[in-house]
Amino acid sequence: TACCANMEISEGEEDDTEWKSLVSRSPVASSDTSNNTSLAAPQKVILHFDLDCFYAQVEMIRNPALRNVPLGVQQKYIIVTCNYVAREHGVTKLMSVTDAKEKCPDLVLVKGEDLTHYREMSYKVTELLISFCPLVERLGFDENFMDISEIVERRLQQSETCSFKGHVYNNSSRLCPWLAMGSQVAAELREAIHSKLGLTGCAGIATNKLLAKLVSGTFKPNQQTTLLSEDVSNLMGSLDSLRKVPGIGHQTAKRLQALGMTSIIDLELFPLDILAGEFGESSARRLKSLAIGIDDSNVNPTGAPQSLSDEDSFKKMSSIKDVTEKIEELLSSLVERMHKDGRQPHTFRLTIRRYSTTNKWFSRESRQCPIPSHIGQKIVVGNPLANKLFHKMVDTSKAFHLTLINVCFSNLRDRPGKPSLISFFTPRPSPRKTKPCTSQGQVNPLL
Ligand code: DCP
Ligand code: MG
Ligand code: MG
Repeated sequence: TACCANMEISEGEEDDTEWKSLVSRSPVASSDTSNNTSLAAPQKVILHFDLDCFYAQVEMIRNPALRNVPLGVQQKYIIVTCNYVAREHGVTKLMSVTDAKEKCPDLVLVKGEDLTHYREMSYKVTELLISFCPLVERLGFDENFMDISEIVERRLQQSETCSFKGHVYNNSSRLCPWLAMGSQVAAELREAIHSKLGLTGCAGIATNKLLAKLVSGTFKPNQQTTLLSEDVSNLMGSLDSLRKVPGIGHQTAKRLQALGMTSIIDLELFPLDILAGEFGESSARRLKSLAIGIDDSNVNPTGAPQSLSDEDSFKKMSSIKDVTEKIEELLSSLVERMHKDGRQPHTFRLTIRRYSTTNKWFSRESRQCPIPSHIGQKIVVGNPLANKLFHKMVDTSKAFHLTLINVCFSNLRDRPGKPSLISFFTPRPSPRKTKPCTSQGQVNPLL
């Protein structure tokens, strides 16, 4: 699905469709320990929100006349999403424009390459959720996890047991006060998102992130589903491929397949020691846990983005002139966003992808350099940094063929006396002051 330009990835590190953190984060979630703890401690209650046909909803808010027509949002020659009217006509996400027009000749198309409005709406949703409870983690542009365990506990102390709102997976009828209260909170939050921002979406209510995400799309659009523990194996068993498990990305699925696994059951039954030989002990345990619906990872409050970036992909770019123009175009909108953010970037990174038939996914190369402080906030279009970095990577005396360019500002720090505009995010215990640029910017290929 990386076929289209300007995907969510342009938001930088936080938007990872493969949800890598699930596999790499330190796990140690063997089934035994979790069984013990679930008896001793009250369960977590985790919500997962996913907005309905997100880009299309934003376009329908901008232009209400689009509400009742079949609407597709187009990036290049792909429909990245479409509203539910269009879906009734058989249009699907990531369909080519040609196919979509064939299915639905009345389809109205809007261009969705400029992500500005989607990004802004996306952060408004996160901000709204944070105003209820700070434990909110973004995933891509239209999803948020929320750990509402404390809210639920507090409410349960105050009130009698309550009933479930929305659907319960498999229509199960067992009592579970935590999850029932969780479903009430989810309904209230969905209502708040609707009344304050005009957006509808789905929610999943479960005891961990993995299950909340998996269950949230059971009934679409604008509905919510709660998963009780007795139905975990039903839900996991309903997934028709390994790739459907959040945390098992393209590459991981390929490696699992090479070991002979195709289904979730295969993974569940696969010998741990052989899996550990391939992935290492902790990732192997992690994978086996995921297969049975166990996920001990925390909801990590997202905080303000650690970098701002923008990118575009194309079939072929092979002249310096085109490259320079594209970089200028990307930089001009990025610089504007950087100004709105209010912080000052201290590192600039340029990323390219060369044409390759064999390695489409992992052929990105990048170089970064510090942004000299005298440039500071004056970093503008036409700055020489990008040019210099580009020539470090590409020998322009020979033919070259690029398919993507990404520009990124990172190592963002508050400017003295000027607080960041993204004040709505709960400040994290500021690592920036004591350890500048921990996650990136340590390696400076220019030096
Ligand atoms: N998106 C994109 N390219 C992709 C996948 C998604 O540009 N390969 C964008 C368009 C979507 C948004 O991300 O509107 C959210 O993706 P979802 O998969 O959640 O799809 P939607 O929200 O559009 O539809 P749904 O109602 O099925 O959630
Ligand atoms: Mg969505
Ligand atoms: Mg989504």
